[in-house]
Amino acid sequence: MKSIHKLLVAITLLLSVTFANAQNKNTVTETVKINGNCGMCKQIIETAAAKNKTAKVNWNADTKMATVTYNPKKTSLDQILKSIADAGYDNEKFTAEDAVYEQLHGCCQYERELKAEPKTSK
Ligand SMILES: [Cu+2]
Repeated sequence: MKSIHKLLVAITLLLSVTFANAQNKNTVTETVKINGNCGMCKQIIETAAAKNKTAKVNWNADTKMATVTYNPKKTSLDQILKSIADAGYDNEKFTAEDAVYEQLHGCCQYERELKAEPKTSK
């Protein structure tokens, strides 16, 4: 059993390296900050980005940082981050509509530190 397990691990590693190489040809990877709280946020963020089929986002709930991999000929970081903001998540470039943010699950209503300071009334 043990050797089979090792073999499987080796195959998986090999495949993921091959996949990464194939992806690298036409894609760029950038790291951006996206606000959020939990695993549910992760799912929403990554699904929002995947709508745009040319992008892959991997968001880390601990660091609030996401690696965004995409093909610049097919999409742009702006486009991807816009769709994430549309799903309710503030990020480096775009902020979510308040109404969308309020629709998020209670545990997902993150601290909106990236949103511009509300103008103070005079
Ligand atoms: Cu959440």
